[in-house]
Amino acid sequence: MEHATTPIAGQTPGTSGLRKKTRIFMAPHFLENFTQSIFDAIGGGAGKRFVLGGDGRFFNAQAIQSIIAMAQANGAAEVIIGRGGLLSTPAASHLIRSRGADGGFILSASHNPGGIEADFGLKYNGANGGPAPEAVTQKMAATSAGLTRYYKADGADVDLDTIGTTTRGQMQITVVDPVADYAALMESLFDFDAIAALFAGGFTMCFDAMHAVTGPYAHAILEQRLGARAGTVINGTPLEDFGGGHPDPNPVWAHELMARMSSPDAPDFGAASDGDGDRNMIVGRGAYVTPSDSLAVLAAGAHLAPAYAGGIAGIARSMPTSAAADRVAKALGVEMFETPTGWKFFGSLLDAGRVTICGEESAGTGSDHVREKDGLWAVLLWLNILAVRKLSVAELMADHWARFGRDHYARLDFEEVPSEAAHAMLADLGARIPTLAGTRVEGMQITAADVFAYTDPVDGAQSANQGWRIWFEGGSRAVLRLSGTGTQGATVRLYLEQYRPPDAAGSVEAAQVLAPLRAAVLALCDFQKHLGRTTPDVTT
Ligand code: G16
Repeated sequence: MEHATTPIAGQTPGTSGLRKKTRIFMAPHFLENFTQSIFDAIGGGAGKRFVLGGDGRFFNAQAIQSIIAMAQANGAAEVIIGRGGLLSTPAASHLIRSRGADGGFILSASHNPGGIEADFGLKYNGANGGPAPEAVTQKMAATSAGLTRYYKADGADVDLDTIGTTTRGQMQITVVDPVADYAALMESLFDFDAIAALFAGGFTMCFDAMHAVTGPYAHAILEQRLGARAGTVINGTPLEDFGGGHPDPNPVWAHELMARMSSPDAPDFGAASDGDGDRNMIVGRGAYVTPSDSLAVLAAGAHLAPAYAGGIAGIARSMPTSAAADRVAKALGVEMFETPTGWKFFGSLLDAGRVTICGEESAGTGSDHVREKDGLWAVLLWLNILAVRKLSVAELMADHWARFGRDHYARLDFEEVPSEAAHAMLADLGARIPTLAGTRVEGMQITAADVFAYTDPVDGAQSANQGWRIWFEGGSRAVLRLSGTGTQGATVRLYLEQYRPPDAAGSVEAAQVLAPLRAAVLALCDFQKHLGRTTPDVTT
C-alpha cells in the first residue's frame, strides 16, 4: 500500500548507517522514510531476498515488523530473520553471504546506549555482506531528501519467535536460529580441539557480553561447545537498554571486566564485545591490549589457526590505527593498506583478495570470513594463538614487542561538544595545515602535516577529508577527526602515537611516552579556546 510522506531532513548515513535518538526513529514515518530510501537507492526490492535482524535494543522488534511490511510492499521474495529479531552484525553478514541474499537490514546503534531516551540505528549491507559503499549511502541520503511516498503492507505482526517458514503475500518469511550458522563458521576457521584442550587444562576466562547481542553466541560457543566453565560469560542476557550501560568494550565502559582482570583471582583471559557484536576488547591478567596491538598480534599469529595456515594475503588498517600492524606486514612480506575510518573501506580489498586481516583502533578486527568486523572471531583467534603458543597474554605481548618494537598509543575522546565549536577548531587547523611543516609548538618540531585522502586501489573510488595528520620530530604522529557515529553534538577524537624500537631502554607507560605530543597538539589546536577544556571524556 502506498503512503504519502514528506521528506525528513538529516537522514544522511554516517560511518556505519543512520544513527539517531530512538525517539526520532519512532517519530511517524521516520523509519519508513529511511527504509524506503534504501529500497529506492538499491533499485527497488522486487524479487530480492534480504536478511533482517538487530542487537535487541529498545524498538528492535517494532522496527523489524515495519521493515517486514515494507519489504512485502516493495515486492521482496524473502526475508530471513534471526529468531527474536536478534542477529549480531557479523552473523548477519555471514547469513547474507551463505544464503546468497541480495542484502540485509541491520538494526543497531552499535556501542551507543539503548532505550527510549537513548540511541537507535539502521544500516544496509550489500550482497557481499559488507556495509553499503559510499556511492550507495550517498544515494540513500539524496533519495530521502526528496521522498514523497513509501510502500508498506497492512497486516498482523509476524511471529519472530518460532523457527520456520511462513508466507505473507508473495513474500516468504524464514526465521532462523541466530547462532547456529555463525557457530559452524567459527568452528570451520579455528582449532576448536586445541581451544577445548586449553579450557580442559584449567585455563580460565571472563567474557563480558555487556547485556548485548553476543551473550547467546558466547554461551553457545565458549561454554557449550568449547567447555569453558559455566559463568565464563557475564552479562550474557541481551536487554533492551543493555542494563543501563554503554555496550562499548573499552576499559571505561567494561569496568566490571577490568576490575575482575586486576583482582587477585583474575582469570587468565578477558574479553568483551559491543552492542551488535562486531567490536572487541582483549585483556590479560593486569594487561590491557590496545586494539591496534591486537590487530598486529592477530596478523602475526593468524597462521596458527587452520583457516589462515597458508598465510595471509595482506593487512589493512584504518588511518588512525597505529603502525604496529605495518611492522608485521613488512616482516611477513605482504601488502599493507591504510584506509579511511569505516569498515566499508575494507570491502573492496577483501573482495579482491588483496587482504585477509583488517582492523581498526575503534576495537574492530576481522578477516575475509565475513565483510564486517567480528568481536567473537577476534576472541577465538586470540584463544587459538594462546592455545598453540602456551603463553599468557602479558608474555605474548612482551614477545611481540621484543620482536617488532612497540607503538605507544592513545585515543582521547571529547564527547558531546557543540558541533560549531568542533568544526571551528578543525577548520582553523585545516587552514594552517599547509604551513605547519617546519614550525615548532611546545618545543616540538612538526615535520609534516596533511589532510588524509584515499583512492581505493581496487575500484579507484576517492574519499577526501578523512582526518588531519601531523607528524613530529622523532617519528610521533597525531591524528584528529570527528566521529561519524555519535548521536548528540560532535565528538572530537585525538589519536596519539609514538614508536619505540625493541632495544629502547626500560619499560615506559604510554601516557608518559605520549605526554609531550599530547601537550603539543592541545596547544596547537587550542582545545581550551575552542572547546573550553583539555581533558577528554574517555581515553583508551
Ligand atoms: C563504526 C564503523 C567502524 C568505524 C567506527 C568509527 O563502528 O563500523 O568501521 O571504525 O564506526 O567510529 P567513529 O566515527 O565514531 O570514530 P561501529 O562499531 O559503531 O559500527
